[in-house]
Amino acid sequence: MASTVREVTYDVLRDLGMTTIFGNPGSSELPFLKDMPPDFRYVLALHERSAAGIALGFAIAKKSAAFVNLHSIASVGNGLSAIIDAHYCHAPLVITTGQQDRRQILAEPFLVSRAVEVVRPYVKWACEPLRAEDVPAAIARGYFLATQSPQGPVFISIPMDDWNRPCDPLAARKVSHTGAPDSTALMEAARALEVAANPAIVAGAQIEEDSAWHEVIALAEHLRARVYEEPLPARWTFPRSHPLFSGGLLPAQAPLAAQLAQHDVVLVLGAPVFLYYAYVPGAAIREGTKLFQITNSPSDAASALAGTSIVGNIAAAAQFLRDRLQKREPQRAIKRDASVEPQPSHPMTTAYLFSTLNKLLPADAIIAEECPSSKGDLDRYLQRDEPGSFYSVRSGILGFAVPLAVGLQMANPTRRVIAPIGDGSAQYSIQALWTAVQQQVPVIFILIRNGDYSALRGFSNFTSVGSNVPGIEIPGIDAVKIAQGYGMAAWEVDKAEELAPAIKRALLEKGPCLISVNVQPGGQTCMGMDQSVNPPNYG
Ligand SMILES: Cc1ncc(C[n+]2csc(CCOP(=O)(O)OP(=O)(O)O)c2C)c(N)n1
Repeated sequence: MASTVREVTYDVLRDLGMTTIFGNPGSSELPFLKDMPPDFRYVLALHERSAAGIALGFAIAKKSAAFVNLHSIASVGNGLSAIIDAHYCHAPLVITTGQQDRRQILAEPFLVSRAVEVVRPYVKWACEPLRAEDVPAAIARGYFLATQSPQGPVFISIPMDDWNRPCDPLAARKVSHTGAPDSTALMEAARALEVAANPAIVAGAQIEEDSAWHEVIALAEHLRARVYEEPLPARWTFPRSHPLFSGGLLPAQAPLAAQLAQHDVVLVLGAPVFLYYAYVPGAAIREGTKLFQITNSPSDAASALAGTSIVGNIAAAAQFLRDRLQKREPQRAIKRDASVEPQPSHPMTTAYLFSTLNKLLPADAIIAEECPSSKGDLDRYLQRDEPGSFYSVRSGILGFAVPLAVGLQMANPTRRVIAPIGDGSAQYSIQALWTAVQQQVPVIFILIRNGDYSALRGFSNFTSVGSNVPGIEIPGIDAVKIAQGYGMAAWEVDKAEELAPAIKRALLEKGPCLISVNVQPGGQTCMGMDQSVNPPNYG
């Protein structure tokens, strides 16, 4: 008996290792989902943003592609922000979506989809196959593109009448997915580093994408180079307690260049040059400092504001450089300001929250962060030294961390995921709590309840907008009741002395839970910057 498009597609998905389907279904997806083979599992999320966001967490933690099936044009209406996140996070998602029956598309029926046109700037490839029998091959092609470095999402729209059409089986293939950096260009960087008096490394998220953690540590130790984290890091990619770790860079041109001014050679590994937030004009790097960027992203190479860019695998590049450079003699250890031990207060500060959390978390706990105004305190007081321990939003679109945490925990059953999330941020994809309960993944959600959009207050002060702005307060949200409504264990912490017992109790939970912690309003700085950096004036 001839195979159908549906049968061949499930065979292809199995061959490619994508047997989990993250989705939210509608009429146009039902012909695909019917009779799902028993070795597949379907992870339902109650909104497309959450379905794609959970898949994103799963894919980046597993370092392999995840399969997503969303509903028709709603896939990009509701799911677009997660697709944009996947684009910026280099998350390999193979996103499929239903389309109306081919035989009536021309008549613009209910639920007809132009998703392929809408999604195009944020995917590596978007396609609606011209023939039904091309669907399995399109999914395979999408998979190979999604997993090619730099990884990212692809999008395939599939008319609902395609699934029962006859189709020939598709032969399994292998496609390699990394590219070696250009050795001539790397030699130029090696020559500059050889004679550098005070080299520095900027560690970016792509280090983790390219499994380059250990190579980068070895290179930094070999060169005795200070290591800074890229601005607004989506991952932490260097051990925080390492003696060469020198903290994070500020996300604005002039202050960032000032931070690096003491270095004569700067090697940016796996990051853009640079990711800015507020516009504080200035040179990207001090005049006279030689800047080299090694990135797996041709786009980041092309858009860098300064320096020489080399495209290729970061681990291979770091090893190449170490093999060709003299090991430097150990220098004095870098002195970092000892952070002051935060004290309890009422309401408590986020500094106290994170320093308490840091004392109680298992060493291999994973942080899924989305707490805009308390990023600085989290950065100061949470220590993480292992790969795959810290994930944050890269696009700036809120609604990232609740689904992300669920996907990370599904992919990491032996490590605990802790998700500190602002009370505002949590609301953009709150229904992912339901999937956490249904999947019984033991994420600990720490809801940071300051009752407002503190980060916006901080930005207003920073840029002289002033305080006469509507839409900043968000009173009256009881996240404990919301979580309980989704079937999740949840409780409130109001006093500082209740915090440690609550965290200990959460760590004993077998399923997910949420702790809503009342804290002081934040926003004293803007992404770590205050008026001293000469911010733009929008007043
Ligand atoms: C989808 C989306 N909508 C709006 C914003 C603008 N925004 C940036 S920070 C912020 C406040 C977030 O509030 P909360 O999570 O409570 O954190 P806090 O600022 O209080 O630390 C808002 C609304 C955004 N970045 N993304």
